[in-house]
Amino acid sequence: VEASIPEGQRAAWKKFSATEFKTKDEFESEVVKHIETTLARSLFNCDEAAAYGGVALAFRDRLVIEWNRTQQRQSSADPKRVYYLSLEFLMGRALDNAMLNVGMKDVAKEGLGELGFRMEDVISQERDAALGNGGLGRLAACFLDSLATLNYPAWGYALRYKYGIFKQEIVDGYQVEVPDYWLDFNPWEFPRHDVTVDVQFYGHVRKYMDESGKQISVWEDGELVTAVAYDAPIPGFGTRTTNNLRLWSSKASHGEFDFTKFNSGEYEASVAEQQRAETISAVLYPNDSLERGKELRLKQQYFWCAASLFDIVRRFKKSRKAWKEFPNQVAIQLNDTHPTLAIPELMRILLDQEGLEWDEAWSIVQKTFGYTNHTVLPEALEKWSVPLVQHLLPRHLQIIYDINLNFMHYVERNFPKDREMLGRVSIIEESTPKMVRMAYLAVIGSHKVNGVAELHSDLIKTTIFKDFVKIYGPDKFTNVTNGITPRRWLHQANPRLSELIASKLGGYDFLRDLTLLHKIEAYVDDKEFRKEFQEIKYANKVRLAKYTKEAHGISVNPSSLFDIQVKRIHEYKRQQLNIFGVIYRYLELKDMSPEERKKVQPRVSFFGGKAAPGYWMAKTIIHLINQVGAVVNNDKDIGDLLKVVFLEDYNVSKAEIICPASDISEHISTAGTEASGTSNMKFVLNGGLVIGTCDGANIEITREIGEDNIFLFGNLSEDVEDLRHAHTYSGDFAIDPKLERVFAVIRAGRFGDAAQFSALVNSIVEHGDYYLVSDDFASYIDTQKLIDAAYKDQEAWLTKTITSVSRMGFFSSDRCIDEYAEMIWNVE
Ligand code: KOT
Repeated sequence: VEASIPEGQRAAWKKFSATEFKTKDEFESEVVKHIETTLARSLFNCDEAAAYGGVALAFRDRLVIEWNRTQQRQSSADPKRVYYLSLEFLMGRALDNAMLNVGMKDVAKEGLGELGFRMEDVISQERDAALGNGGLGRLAACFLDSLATLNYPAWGYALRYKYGIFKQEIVDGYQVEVPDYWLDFNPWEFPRHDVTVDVQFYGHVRKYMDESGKQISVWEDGELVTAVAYDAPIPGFGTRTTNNLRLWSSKASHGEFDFTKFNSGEYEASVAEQQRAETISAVLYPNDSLERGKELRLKQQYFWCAASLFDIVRRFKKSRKAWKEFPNQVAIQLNDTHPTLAIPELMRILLDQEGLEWDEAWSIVQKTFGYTNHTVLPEALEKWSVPLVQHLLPRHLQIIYDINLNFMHYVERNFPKDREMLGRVSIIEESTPKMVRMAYLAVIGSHKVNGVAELHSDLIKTTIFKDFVKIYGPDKFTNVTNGITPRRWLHQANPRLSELIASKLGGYDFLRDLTLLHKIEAYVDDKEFRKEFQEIKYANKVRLAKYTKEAHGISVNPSSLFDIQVKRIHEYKRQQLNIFGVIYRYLELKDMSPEERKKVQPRVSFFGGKAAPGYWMAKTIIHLINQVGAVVNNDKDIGDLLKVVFLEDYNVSKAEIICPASDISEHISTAGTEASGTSNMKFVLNGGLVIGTCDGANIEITREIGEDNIFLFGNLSEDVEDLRHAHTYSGDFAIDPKLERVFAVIRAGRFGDAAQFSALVNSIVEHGDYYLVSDDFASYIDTQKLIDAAYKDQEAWLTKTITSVSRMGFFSSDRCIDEYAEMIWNVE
């Protein structure tokens, strides 16, 4: 919108231009003003929710000022921008983050106290912005924090889901899903009713020759849905840069309802169309690492890609630069294949709307996009049926076929002897129905493809993208190991540890350069430091114990070893291995004499995580964990020696309490299946140790912190294929005897009706044990014993944890972002 204030009036404007509060009194005045006016509450009608509103609005004002300035600066300097396209941003809460990133939390805390409120209570009033499933969405959120902190001009684009990931309730041990309507009161978003894009679906393509003999394609008819922008400010830490996260909301293109229909008496039809349009951005798909090919999901993807691309192109066109400059002004990163339609969409814009020739358009597209792969699991690789794409996006299907044709020619020319290769690498899978392989389209349309940890980046080159390495050479493929933002995952989640570190390093610079942590290794023998470090860990365990009591009524002793596995429930992540191990531990305890039991290291096994609503096996695992808890926690023989807790509704704000409270956390996926994992980094950074397989980022964590400081077990990824083969084809595959013992008690009904767990047990005993639970069981149990023994030596344990923290600098998402900027985006 070009509507600047005339020169003559600017002085007056500037005189009254908004300013930030600077003192405690100014803060209080802002809070009271917002509560009394914006929220229309009073002294006699102000609960913690209203106090939260007042504080959030006071900080929001500060953010908005910096946000406007940042956008203004970026508009005039017009540097190359980064656009991060992700269907998921798992942001969590914004207030604490805003206070810490812009500063002034201390002032606010004191001010709030004077107004009669406690900061923790106020912060906990906020609902999580839970627009994601797990690691992929949280990674996107960490990246936004780093991009702003490092002053990169960057925008996130996603959908404004009305419902984020469902809330999980546990009823009689079973997961029940409850909708998460999170928008009741969301002071962090700004509707931009003037920023809209009409997005087309269905219809058909008309082709004709123009006077010069050029083929013209026109996508006609179909239906239009309007995308409305909602913006959220993303403040950097200790910088004035405040970037933008733009979320698109869908509504009918003709406004509230169709007046023609309405006036002709078709009331229901006019409203139905509006509801159909709003359905597009209604709900986040709750599957993690699983694709189900639903039409609405494809509609979401295109709606979001089309609106975002239109917005990006509109911004580029303002600069009036030539099209060949586009890749010098714009870098678009595809977070997994979900935004791959952006590739044919940019082609469509350049060819059909801007009139570029194919080769020029294609060269621009390839230079613009980068693609991040997050999984090699076959069930997660996106494919869309050709008839569905044809129906919904007829012009895009033609473009995809043309991209494929050019690519096939290229392959044919360069690999004339390998006829089979064409079929293997074609974007179109020749099945019934034919399918569009989105990962291949993403590889072909991007200039760089990256995996998210070293092992994973190696694996994609030797498995799913092997042929593409031959075709394009190895340089197209690279690695950017994931990271986490130390602002949220250290400073915010564990303020006392952050303060202790700052006291030794002479300030908080380590939060902007996490490699500085190495300097605390000098204090590993410092008595005072050790004592304080240990006290902080204990206090964090007390906090989790308190939460466990309040939320679940289970008392746990904070002196026990806290063993935690929190992440999405998935067979490949092997929560079943963990709970079978817990059962085995229970059986051993039951076998012991009271004398023997006295020597045992007490332990609490915490689990947490959501199962996709349609994933029965994952839901069965949750049920088993709860059933085991019900038996073990009420067994008088056992007492504090073993407790089993399932933490309901695991989310970002709960992770902030959970991650600082572990002694051991579990990252035990079948080798070669977890692309990276990022919670492993959070736990270690907060002074916990890891039991893990040689998988994902566990390998690099080991490299950084040292083999003595991590408990690795299990088979290696290079052996997985042979083991699986042996399960099916060699006659002598036998279940591990310790695991057999566990199965025997499950079958005997010790944890309730055995029939409920038969599919889980049979997946291992009868159906080939695809995830190698039996193969790794003995090694897992032995390693847990080593952990019990190691924990007894509290001094040695403490040394391991301090050393590990000091060596975690590599895992900052700031390092990731600098790597992306340098290797992939070419931005400064
Ligand atoms: C795939 C399809 C739909 C929704 C989510 C996915 C997905 C999630 N694929 N990979 N991930 C996880 O991404 C994280 C961030 O890179 C990794 O740490 C983790 O290992 C992946 O499983």
